[in-house]
Amino acid sequence: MTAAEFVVVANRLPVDRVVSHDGEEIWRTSPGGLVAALEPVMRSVDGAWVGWAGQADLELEPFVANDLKLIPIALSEQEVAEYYEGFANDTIWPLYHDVIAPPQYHREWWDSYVTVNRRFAEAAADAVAPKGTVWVHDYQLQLVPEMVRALRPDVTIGYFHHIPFPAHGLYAQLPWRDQVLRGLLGADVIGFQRAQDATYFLAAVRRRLQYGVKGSMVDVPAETGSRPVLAKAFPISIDTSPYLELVAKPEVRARAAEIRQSLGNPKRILLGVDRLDYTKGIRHRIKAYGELLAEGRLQVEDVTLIQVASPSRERVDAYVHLRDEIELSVSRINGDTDTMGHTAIRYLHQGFPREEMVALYLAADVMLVTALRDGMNLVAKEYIASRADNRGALVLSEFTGAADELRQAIRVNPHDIEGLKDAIMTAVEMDPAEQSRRMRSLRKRVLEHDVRAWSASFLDALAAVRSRHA
Ligand code: GDG
Repeated sequence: MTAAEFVVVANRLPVDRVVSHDGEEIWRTSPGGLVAALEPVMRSVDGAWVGWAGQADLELEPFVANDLKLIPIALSEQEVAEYYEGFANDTIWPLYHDVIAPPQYHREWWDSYVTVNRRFAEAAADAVAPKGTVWVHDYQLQLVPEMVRALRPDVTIGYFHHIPFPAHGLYAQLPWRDQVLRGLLGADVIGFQRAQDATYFLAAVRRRLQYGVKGSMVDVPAETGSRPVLAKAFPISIDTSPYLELVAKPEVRARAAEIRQSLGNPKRILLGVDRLDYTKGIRHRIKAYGELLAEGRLQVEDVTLIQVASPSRERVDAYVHLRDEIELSVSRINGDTDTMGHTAIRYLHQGFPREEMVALYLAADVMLVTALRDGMNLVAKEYIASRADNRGALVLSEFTGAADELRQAIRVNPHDIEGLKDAIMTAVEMDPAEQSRRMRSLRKRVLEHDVRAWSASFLDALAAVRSRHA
């Protein structure tokens, strides 16, 4: 494969391996926002994508799928357990989400993280053209920027952090805190979701490494004086076009009506859509809703909560426990309140095609996003993009990145169960004129700041750094 001008490095490749019933292997592009965001860039320049194919012990040569150049990274069963499920998802993920679950610190997990990050970095360094650009994504690969720079000082390096960055009091727990900061500072531009994340990162750099920090710029000591690194918020968004197209389809609208019908046509449908993850505040939401029913402020004949909890990280202990807890409370509430014709919570531990998700967004009068901590939360933006009818109300946790932008949502602190109950009642009772006033303003924001605007602003910042180097 020829060297690429622009190389994306992410834990996962943007394709899924599907084996058809006659044994034929096909690669289907996964519908994530990142692929859509980068597609125009990948097509306009010579682009390649480095990532894991999602299956252990799968050794694959670089290949092209749907016009994308893909460079697969192989991970052994043990590396999946230690680098991915271990260090990424059971150390960094809970620590960076404010220790909602206790982070596990294991030296062998760290060793595996270093080894795997080096493998990604070497693949990127091999793939990128002279003076090309490498864009690294997310917390699984925090050491890659520094490693790529050591191998290829000629290239421009960007890093985007999709999850929160914690306050120093928490970050300081990490036994490898200095190594991780140095790893990230290998980039020219480090993008975060919220201004607060960038502030916490810069404070950690100042306190731990004593590097000079001025505004959003860090002076990183280098062989020739110092190297400027920009650390700043670039809030991510969604590709709005598939949502706009789907809501215009009569069959999707008919499906939304059918969903309402099949739930006994309640007056109000509340909806939660999340990966089944302890950061998403699913338990808090269910508790608040259960209390509203128990207190008689809501009646099961009038409201139903649909909770889609798509399966996630099922081999990590904290996720196994969370699932048990949620399923216990759902069945308790349903057992206490259901009638033959009406259910309190329609709980779906399944993933659905996007068409069905949009039908659900259209069927829902109230969208509940009650995360305890969330980098951005794209579900909130997808709901807004889908409400071309300017109806519906969004209850949104102030601990999401989305809360910085979506000012017309009903803001909640999900830890405050009484406040959450009042917010749900405000949403349930909101009149159509007020819904429409708020939704128009929310839609304006999401449609103007879509994922293409996001990638363009990040890449502009990267180009500005590059031109300073030149
Ligand atoms: C991380 C950060 C940040 C979920 N279930 C189904 C399904 N989904 C889709 C949603 C949405 C995506 O998955 C989830 O994105 P979120 O942003 O809500 O959350 P994370 O997965 O935690 O993502 C987050 C994001 O990165 C981007 O930077 O916003 O803060 O944690 O698109 O729709 N999609 C389909 N079926 C499902 O059952 N089709």
